[in-house]
Amino acid sequence: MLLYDYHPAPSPRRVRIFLAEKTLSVPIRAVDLAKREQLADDYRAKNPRCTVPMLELDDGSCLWDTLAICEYIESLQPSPPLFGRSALDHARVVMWYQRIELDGFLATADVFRNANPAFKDRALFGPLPTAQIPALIERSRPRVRQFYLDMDARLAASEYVAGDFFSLADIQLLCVVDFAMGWGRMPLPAECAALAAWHAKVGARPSASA
Ligand SMILES: N[C@@H](CCC(=O)N[C@@H](CS)C(=O)NCC(=O)O)C(=O)O
Repeated sequence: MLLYDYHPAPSPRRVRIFLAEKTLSVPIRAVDLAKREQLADDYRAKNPRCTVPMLELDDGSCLWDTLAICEYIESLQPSPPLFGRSALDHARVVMWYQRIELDGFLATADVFRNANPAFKDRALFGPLPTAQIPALIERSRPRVRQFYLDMDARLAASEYVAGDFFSLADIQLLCVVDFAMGWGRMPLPAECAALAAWHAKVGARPSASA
């Protein structure tokens, strides 16, 4: 197996943390997004969406979606469980993962990619050039704030995102919150005490630096 990675980006970090929690080590090949290596013909032939992470399997086939990659690794090595222990746990992990993707990751990406001059013609990832729309920056900031408030409410009621167990949903939230606070420059609101406490706890796990 070979993991294609760009270290500063939030999406491949989710897979690196997932592997670290499993104490698995997979060879890594860097794809420099700043140099647009994801658009090179050889990479595009493997991954038509031109994104990282991508996991290339020994038979040459490729998985190019974080959730699919993590599902596959979980099936190869179920311990420790990162999708919970039951079918219902699993469904809840995926449900929260997708909610964080749609409400947090995509809203933050809108703020970041429509504001940053480095993304002038790359406001959306993928092979097609896409122009920035500055109005999306101000439309998406309140979405990120609401996302923070929603996650705070959840973590005031639940020890971890999907229940009383650490899971991929926590890895997802950690990476998206760090993306929003760092690249998106949107600090946590002062009233989000439960989210801040959860963030300190999960961010202190050794895997967080993977
Ligand atoms: N649905 C994909 C999205 C991955 C994604 O958004 N990757 C970003 C980095 S965080 C990327 O590769 N961007 C390429 C670009 O900006 O051209 C997944 O979950 O893995």
